[in-house]
Amino acid sequence: MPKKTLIVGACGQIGTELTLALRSRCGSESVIASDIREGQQELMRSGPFVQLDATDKAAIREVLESNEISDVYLMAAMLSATAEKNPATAWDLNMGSLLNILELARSGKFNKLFWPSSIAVFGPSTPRTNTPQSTVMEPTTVYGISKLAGEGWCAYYHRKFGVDVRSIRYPGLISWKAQPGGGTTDYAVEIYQEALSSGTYQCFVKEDTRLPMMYMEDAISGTLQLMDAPSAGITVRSSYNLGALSFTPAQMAESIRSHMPDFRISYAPDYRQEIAETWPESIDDSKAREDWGWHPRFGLEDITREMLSRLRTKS
Ligand code: AKB
Repeated sequence: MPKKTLIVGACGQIGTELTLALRSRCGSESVIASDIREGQQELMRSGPFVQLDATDKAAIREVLESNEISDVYLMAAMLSATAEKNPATAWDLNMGSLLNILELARSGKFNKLFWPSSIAVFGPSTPRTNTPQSTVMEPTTVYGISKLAGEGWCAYYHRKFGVDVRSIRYPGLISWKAQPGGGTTDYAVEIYQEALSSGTYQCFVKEDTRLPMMYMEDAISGTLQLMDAPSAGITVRSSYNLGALSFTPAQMAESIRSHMPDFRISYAPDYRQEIAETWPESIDDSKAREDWGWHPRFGLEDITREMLSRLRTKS
């Protein structure tokens, strides 16, 4: 029986590209996409889709049992900005879905789990530059609190029950295929979309807000690399720091202006500024590099070139 994969939350920003990458690697039929609602056409046409609520344990169990799933990627989550507006719902979704899936893993319903964490696990008391893998963690957002608690649960299920769970603390992710959904770092995608549609962008964080970022292609390769790594070499079972590069909105604007000299940016910081200020500026990812060979490929100029040309041909 060939190995099958289930992606829960397949229609989001990461889920969409992860599903497409896994399908081109392992064959369409062996990767089942699921989400609470249907996603974009390319994803829906590329292979099987099951409508699934990430918090519905019985429904997930049914899909696992009837498809002999070996690997699960649990990508469903409410991100930082939206979660601040719906704290209780965010907690229920982010924690409920993880605890259900960890229980299903413990009872042997599948073999390997990927669960995304975030730089949001860090807070204002964390060293902001080159943030270490293990350090002070006092997140101030609901999203960050849920991700930090989730990391603890992952490490616990691994230690106590031997669950093979793997995780990455994603920075802000920049991609053109699927929209980001309610994060603080969404400006790093919107800036390219607005540059092309109107030639201007009003940014909701200040010009000198420096955050860790990554191009989606790097994030997907890192995720697959971690999932491919031999279990014995994975020394972090909470979640790995993963860095690529850090920049400010002003630097992004400058990079866009090298292709579109008339592009204009203005700044109107809102509640997301406060969130951004509690997150690291840059990340020490030496553990991921040592343990499973992580190395990012895309710099800011590569990202700008790719984003502008991909978004142009998409529209
Ligand atoms: C967010 O901004 O909430 C996410 C994240 C950094 O996890 N993109």
